[in-house]
Amino acid sequence: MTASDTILVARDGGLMQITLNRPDKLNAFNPEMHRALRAALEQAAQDDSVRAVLLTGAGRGFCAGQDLGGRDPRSGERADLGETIGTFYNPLIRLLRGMPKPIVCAVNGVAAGAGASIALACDIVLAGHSARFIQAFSKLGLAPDAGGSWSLARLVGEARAKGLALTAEPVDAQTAAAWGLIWKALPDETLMDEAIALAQRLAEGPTLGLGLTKQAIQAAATNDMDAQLDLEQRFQRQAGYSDDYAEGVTAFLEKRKPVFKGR
Ligand code: T3D
Repeated sequence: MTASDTILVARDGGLMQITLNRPDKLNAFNPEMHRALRAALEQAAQDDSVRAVLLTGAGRGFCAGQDLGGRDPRSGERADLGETIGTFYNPLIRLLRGMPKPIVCAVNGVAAGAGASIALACDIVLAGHSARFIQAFSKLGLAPDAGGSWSLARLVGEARAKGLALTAEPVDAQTAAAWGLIWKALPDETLMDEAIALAQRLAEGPTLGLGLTKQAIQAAATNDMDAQLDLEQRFQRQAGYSDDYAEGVTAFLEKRKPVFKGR
């Protein structure tokens, strides 16, 4: 389904599963993988038949961030990292956060550097017990990127965010869940089944309402209460005119399960 084998894309009903696929490099990002992932996510955003996305990694890792093979200073060159951030990582994070449908991330192993930031930009993060989240940047002399400093500070607070980012100490999945960095830690053996079941459930949900829910919670990070009340009024008006709301209420009154169409 894609022109590049650096990611795998599979469709099952309303669910699009995207798998980062450079397992011998722990799914580290090179430009080809960036372009392929962006194309798949843009398709997911634009295609109304896609109602949820599941992002995961092939092999034993989720993603080790930037491919450092292309960053060898011994070549005598120093890359403009701001260029990569502007060209690839920032648009990627904006795509994930702006996607008008839920994104589940199944962290199947290590998530390091920008790989951790990308996981944290997804809406619901599940991690296998063997997964670790590593703010690897400080080991290289870099600062967090791909939205990592924003997500970390908001999810776990300044003390833990600074501790993690300054030391690059790994956080295991269970600690990550206990700290509120992610939604749940699960046994490795059941991670993918549970992630698929959750993503499928969301794909059969009221897509417009779920998209507005995601946007509202994201906006709350920077809005004051007054602005958020206005936003909620706008969003509820929009949701209230949807077919899915009509179906939700009808199903409740008829004492049956709703069948949402995503509109
Ligand atoms: O444009 C820009 O450059 C700016 C953007 C920056 C964003 C960033 O993400 S900077 C941070 C980059 N990532 C890292 O610093 C993580 C580097 N990797 C590691 O520290 C370790 O590999 C891990 C802690 C993630 C996992 O360790 P371990 O022991 O489980 O695996 P390993 O043996 O180190 O790695 C397995 C293979 O993957 C290995 O290849 P080999 O020796 O079997 O041929 C290793 O070189 C490769 N690999 C892992 N991470 C990367 C990588 N290859 C290229 N780039 C990587 N980031």
